[in-house]
Amino acid sequence: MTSRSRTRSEAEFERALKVIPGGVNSPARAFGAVGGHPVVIDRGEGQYLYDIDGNRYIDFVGSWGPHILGHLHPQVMSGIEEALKKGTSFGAPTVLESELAELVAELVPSVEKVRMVNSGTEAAMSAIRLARGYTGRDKIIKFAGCYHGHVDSLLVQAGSGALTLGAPSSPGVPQGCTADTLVLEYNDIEQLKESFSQAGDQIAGVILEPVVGNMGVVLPEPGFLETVRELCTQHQSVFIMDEVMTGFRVALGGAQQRFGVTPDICMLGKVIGGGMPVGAYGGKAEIMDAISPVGSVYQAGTLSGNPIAMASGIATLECLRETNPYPELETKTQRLTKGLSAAASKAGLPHTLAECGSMFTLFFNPEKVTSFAVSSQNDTERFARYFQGMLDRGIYLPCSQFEANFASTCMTDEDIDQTIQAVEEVLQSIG
Ligand code: KE4
Repeated sequence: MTSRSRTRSEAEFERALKVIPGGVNSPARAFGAVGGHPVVIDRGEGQYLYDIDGNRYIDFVGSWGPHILGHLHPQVMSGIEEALKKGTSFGAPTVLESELAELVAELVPSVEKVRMVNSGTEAAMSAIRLARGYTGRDKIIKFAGCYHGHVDSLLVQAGSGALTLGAPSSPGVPQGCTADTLVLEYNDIEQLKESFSQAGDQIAGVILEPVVGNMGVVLPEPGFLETVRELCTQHQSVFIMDEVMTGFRVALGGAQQRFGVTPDICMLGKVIGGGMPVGAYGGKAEIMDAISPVGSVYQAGTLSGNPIAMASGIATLECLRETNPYPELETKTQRLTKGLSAAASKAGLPHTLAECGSMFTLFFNPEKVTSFAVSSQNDTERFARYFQGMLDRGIYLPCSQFEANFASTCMTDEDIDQTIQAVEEVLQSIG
C-alpha cells in the first residue's frame, strides 16, 4: 500500500471551514462519521477521482449517484459544450426541455408528463404538495430511514446524512410541519395496512424509496411495493416513488420497471442530470395537470429546465438507451460484492451485503438490513476504520454506513480486482 499524503486537502479544508459551515456545501460530504477531513477533489476522469495532492481513487460515490457513466463521458461533455455555445439560461421554453421530457416519458413507465426542477429535494417538496392538492387530503406516509431531501415535512426519521450525523429529525422543523406526516417501518406490510384501515380517507399519498439507498441499500421485501400500490388504488391515495437514486440506475426504467410496480407519481434526480443539477417529478397526466399553470397547485423555479443541465441529461439518457450497459454493469457489480462478502467472511467479521443493479452496501451488521430499526444497529465504528483503510488504498467510498456505493460503466476488471484486494487487506487489519 502506498502511503498517501493528503496535506493539501487538509490545508484547503481548513480554509473552507472558515467560510463554509462545516467546510462543506452538504453535510453528507463531511466525514463526520468516519473521522479525519474530507478529500478535496481536483478532477474526475472515467471511474477515477484525483485529489489536489495528486492521489487517484476508484470512485464508488459517483457524486452520490449521477455518474453511472463515469466522469467526463465524451458524449455528455460534448452535449454540454454544444449547449454552452448558445448561452446558459433564458427563463423561457427551450427545445432541450421537451427533448428530455420526451426521453423520460419514453423510458419511465409511470410518466406521461414531467416537470423539471433543480434537485431531488425540490422534486419531493413538489410531489407531496401535488398529492395533497390533487386529493384535497393532508396526511403523507413516509418510512423511517428513507431520505427524500431536506423537505421540512419529510425530515422525520430521515436517512442519509441526517441519520449518519445523528439527527434523523431536524431541529428547525415546526411541529405543525410534521403533524400530518405518518412515519412507518419500511417493509412492514401489516403496519401499513393498519394505517390505511384507520385513516385511508385522510391519506393524500405514500412516499418511499422503492430500493432504499439512504439506510445503506435496503431491498423491498416481496409484496411490499405491491401492497403500497393496492392500498393507494383502493383508498385513492397518490403512490409517490422516490426514484432520485434508483431512476436510470437499477434499470433504464428505474425500480418501477425492475419490480413491475407503477406509481402514480415518481421523482427523479441524479442520473437524469448526468452530474448537472436536475430533479424532476412526473406521472399520470391527469395528476400532473393539477400543477400550475394548468391546475392551481403552485410550483416554480428560475433555473428549472436549464438548457445546459438538460443537454447533460439528454446525452446521458441517450447513451444509456443506446448502449444498454445494465447487464454488464450488474455482472461486474456482482463480482465485486461477492469479493467483498468473501473478504468479510475470511476476516471473521459479522456482515451482510445488499445490492440492486449497480448500487450496493457492505453492512457491518450480522442481520439482513430490512428497516431503519435494523440499520440503526450497524457497527459504525468498524465502518469508519474500513472507510479509512480503503481511502488509504485509493478506494473512494461513501463516508457513511447509511449510504449506497455505486459502480460505473467504465470500471474495469482490474479496478474490481484492486478493490477486492484492498478490502481483503483492510478487513484483515481492522479485525
Ligand atoms: P437532492 O436534493 O440532494 O438532489 O436529492 C435529495 C434526495 C431525494 N431522494 C433520494 C432517494 C436521495 O438519495 C436524495 C439525495 N441523496 C443524498 C445521498 N444519499 C445526496 C447526497 C447529499 O445530500 O449531499
